[in-house]
This record gives sequence, structure tokens and C-alpha cells, in this order.
Amino acid sequence: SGVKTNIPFLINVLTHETFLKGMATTNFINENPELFNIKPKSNKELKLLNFIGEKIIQTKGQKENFDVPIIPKVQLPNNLYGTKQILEKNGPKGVVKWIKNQRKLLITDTTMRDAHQSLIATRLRTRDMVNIAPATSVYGKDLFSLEMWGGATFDVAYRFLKECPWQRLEELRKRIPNIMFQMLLRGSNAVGYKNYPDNVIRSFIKEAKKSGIDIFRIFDSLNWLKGIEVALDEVLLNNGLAEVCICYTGDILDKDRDKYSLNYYIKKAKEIEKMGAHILCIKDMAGLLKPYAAYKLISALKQEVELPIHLHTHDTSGNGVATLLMAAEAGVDIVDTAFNSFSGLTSQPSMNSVVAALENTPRETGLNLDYLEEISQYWEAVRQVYYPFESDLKSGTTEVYKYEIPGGQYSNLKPQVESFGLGHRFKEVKEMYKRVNQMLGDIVKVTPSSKMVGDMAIFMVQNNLTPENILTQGKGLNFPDSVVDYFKGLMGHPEGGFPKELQALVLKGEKPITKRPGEILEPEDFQKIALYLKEKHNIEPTEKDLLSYALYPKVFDEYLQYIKEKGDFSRMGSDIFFHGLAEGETCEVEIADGKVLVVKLLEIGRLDSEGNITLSFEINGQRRDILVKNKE
Ligand code: 3PY
Ligand code: ZN
Repeated sequence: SGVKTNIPFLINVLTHETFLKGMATTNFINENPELFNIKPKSNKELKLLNFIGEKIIQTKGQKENFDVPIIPKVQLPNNLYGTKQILEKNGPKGVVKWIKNQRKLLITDTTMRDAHQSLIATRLRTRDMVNIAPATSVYGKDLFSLEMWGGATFDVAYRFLKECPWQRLEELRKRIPNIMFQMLLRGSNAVGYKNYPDNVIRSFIKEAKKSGIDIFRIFDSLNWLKGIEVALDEVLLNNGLAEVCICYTGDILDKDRDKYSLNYYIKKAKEIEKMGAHILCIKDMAGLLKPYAAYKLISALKQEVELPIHLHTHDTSGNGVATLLMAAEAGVDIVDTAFNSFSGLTSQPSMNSVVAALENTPRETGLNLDYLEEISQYWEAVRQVYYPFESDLKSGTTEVYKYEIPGGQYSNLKPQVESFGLGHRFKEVKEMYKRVNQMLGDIVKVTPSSKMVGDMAIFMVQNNLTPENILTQGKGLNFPDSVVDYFKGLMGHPEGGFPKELQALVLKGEKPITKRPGEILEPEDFQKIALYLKEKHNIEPTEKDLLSYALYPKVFDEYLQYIKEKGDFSRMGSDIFFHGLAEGETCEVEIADGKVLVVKLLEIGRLDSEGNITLSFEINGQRRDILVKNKE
């Protein structure tokens, strides 16, 4: 009777080749003992099924239908020639000269970095980038650069996607040999949220360059240029293209706000030119640069400095394309855009729109709209599976001019506020963000200073503090770490200095530092890290591993542990990675080079009395069952 009620066994019988061919004799069962075998065969199989099983439970087996992204078929010519070749042949100075000789508006695509950082909480996986890389290389051959690394993508890759950011860079480099790669580097914070010792910054830049980065876009979160000296020096030493930012804040058209005036920007631009940068970036991280202000700013800067100018903005207000066109009119050299389906809202303005707008004008970009459309359509289908990470912002909002919250933070602040149980007070937090900024003396807000303002705003709402009562009510309170670091001078120095009374309150008598933080931090001991990683994870660490640990010890530790325990699913399709399988659905999963498993979900069983669910799969034609804990 055991045999009769054993459904998995029966399925094994019914799907067996011999049985299907009608050749099963009375000895069939005795001759095929594997018919009783329904447990996963190998550890790898088990890990894979456990991973998929957990996703199935998370989505309660309700997986939607997603469009399959269509990868344009391209012929890779062997003479692809682009900005990367100009850099290789003529060096950074040659690229600068080439930029200056262009009449067309040069275009950077940010889809693989800032666009997904701003729209889907930085979750875009390497696999989805790698699949479209050859087509990007051919159809985008006239792009100036791809911003595809840095910012928040580094730690999110390890932390949430369980994949290696260095590998992403190298895989893309292999497939896109002709377009310059660009990264966002947070000055002395590298790709983190705090100041790192100088030897970490230097080693990070060296490795990033070796792995394929050409342009380093460097900024300091307070426009404190001393904070980027080391990074800039190292980029120049490694023959990289150094693009140094002025972060844009305020409104140069508003006569009542004179702290960040046109003169402020001109002064900074001249300093940056003197420091030896190759390109000047206007980094409008919140999308505050209005179209006519862009015209005014770029016109003035083109008069005052020789450096090519690269404009970065966000479309949060809905004015992004207008800003880029006005900047083009004023002579900006390069602008940041994203493929249409990853553009708009808190992301960059649409590349397709800008390219179309400039057709048959003196600044025509040379990019082919039909080609761009095909790549956009790929990204449109890819984006569908990432819907759990979308913000609920449905249309642009001019509120951003009031609150000055950067693109990435805008879509992240709400979940952060909700996690403190303050979801119903979100509007108050935004208002407080603005008031905290004023209380701090109107500062530049971009990672990590923006996070500090956000943390402080939440803290003040939580504790019923206001700028009026903080000096009395705030006594004895422990302020968020980011706020303490800021007042200690660990993020550098704001224009106009710190408000003294508030600083004393937060630091509780501790003295702030006056030097560059990197000057007082102990150099990182990479040998010690190497020993630790060898011992703990049994690996021969590469330079890159050492750096990843130095930057994010806990995150990197957990990543290595995860890969060891649960497995490496970086080659799995994103629909499965995020949503599992639907009943009856089959997928192919590459678990190692060339090793593909065909997995089908046969059935989601019922919940048993111990809170477990049996999931029945078929792997390469063999029935396999696993038991998964139902997490309610
Ligand atoms: C980052 O630092 O990640 C940013 O995108 C800042 O604008
Ligand atoms: Zn940005």
C-alpha cells in the first residue's frame, strides 16, 4: 500500500522513459530502484530547489506572467571604434581634446547605475546587464560613456543580490570593448558612507581602473574639495580620466538665496580646473537645476574655465529634458541620460527624447533612435520583474525644489520612514528635512550628507524636536551616528562652517577634528584582512576581496557565508531569482559554466501540521521533492 499512495513514486513511474514507451515489464520496478528516489540527488540540486522554494513561498505561489526581454541580435564587427579606443590611443588629454572638437552633444547612459539606483532601489542584476551588453556595444557605439558602476551599486550587489560587483565590471568590460566606462566615486567615502583611510581609497581606484573603469566621477558630499584630493591624485597616477564634480544645490536664479550663487559655482570650477581635473561635472543629484538656471550656469562656466563640462541631473520635477536642452544650447559638452524605459521621475531624463529633440539641429547626437528603441524595449521587459522595488511615485513633482531631496534618497526615504513606524508622518519628515537643512546652515545634500539630514529629520520627528526647541529639549539625547560623525568633521567641512551651539550639543563636549579625516585615520592593515579571510572563509583572497572587506566588513562576510551555505544564483534568470516558479512552469538554470539544470515546479503541496509545505519539482526529468517552512 505504501507504493500505491506514494504519488511522487507514481509520477516517477509514469514519466519513466521505459514506461512511456510501453516497455515496462513486471520487473520494471525492481530493475529501476531510482523510482523510489525523490530526494534531491546532489547538494547543488538541493540548494537550488531550496532557493527557488523559498521564493515560491514568499510569493505564495502567485507568480505573475512577465514579458520575456528580447535581446536584439547584433553582429559584433571586429573594428568597433569608440571613445574607449580614443582613450587607449591618445590618453585622457587626448579624450579632452577630442571632446572639445565635437559639435554634437555627447551622451552618457546611466541605465546600469544611477537610473536603477534611483528607480528600483539599485536592484538591477549583473545578468540583466550582461545580456544586453553586446547590443549596447554595437547600437550604442556613439555613446560617450556608460555610467555602470559605483555609488550605491557596490554594496547593494553584495548585500541584496548576493553577487560580486567586481565581476559585474569585468563581465561588462569583456562584452563592451568600445565605450568608456564611468563610475561614481564618493571622494574619500569611495563607494561607502564613511571616510576611509587613504590607502583604501588609493587601492580601490587602482583596482577599479584595472578592472575596466575609465572615467572616475568624483565628488565630495559638501563640495569640500580637500576631501577629494587623494582620490583625484590616484586617478591621475593611474592614467584615468578624472571628472570632478560640483554638486549643485539651491537656485542660482533666486536672488534671496545667495549662498550658492553663480559666483560660488564659478569659484569652485576654477579650483577644480587648478587641481588638474580633466572634466568638470555639474552634479545635480536632486534635480534642482531649472532649465533657465542651466543655461545661465553653463554659459558662465564655458566662459570661465577650459574644462569640458558634463551635466548630470535627475528628472524628478519633470523638467529634466528641458534642462538638458537649455544646457546644450549654452554649450555643455556631455549630458547624462538613461534609456527611455529606465528614465524619468527620480532617474535621469530620457536619452531617446533628447536624441529626438536634437535631430536636424547643430547639436545632433549621431545616435540612431531605432537602435535606442530596441535597447529601451529590452530594458522595459527587464524592469517588470523588479516591480517590488519600484517607489509609488507615479508622476514628476516640483516638490523636489522645495525639499531638495536627491533622486535615490527620494524613493528610499519613504520606506526608511515607514521602518521607524512613522509612515503616517512622512509629510512631516519631508518638511523637517527642509528645516534641518536650514538649521545646519543650508548645506549640500548628497550621499552621505543627505543621509545624515534624513536621519536627523526622522530623529527630530520621532522625538518631537524642532529647530526652535532642540537646544533645550535635545540635551541628553543620543543623536544618530551619522549626525555625530557630521559634527565631528568626519564628512569634511561645510561651506560657512558648523552651527556652533548645535555642534556642542551633539558632540557633548567632544572636540571636532579640523584636519582631513584621511590624515588621522590609521591605514588599513590589508595583511590582517587577508589572514582573517583565509581563516574564516578558506579562500585565497584577491586584492579585490581585501578591498571589499575593508569597505564593508560585515556585508562582505555575510556574502561569502551566503555563497558557501546557500549557493551562487547569480546566473539565474531574474524572474526566478525574485519570484520563483509558478505551478507547471519550467526554467533552465545555469549553476556553473555550461552546467544547466532544467527545473519544473510540478506541484505546491498543502500545509502540513508542522507548518511545512512540500514542493514537488522535476529536475532534468527526475522527480524531486523538498519540504519548505511556510513563513507567515
Ligand atoms: C550616490 O552617491 O550613490 C549618488 O547617487 C549620489 O548622487
Ligand atoms: Zn544622480
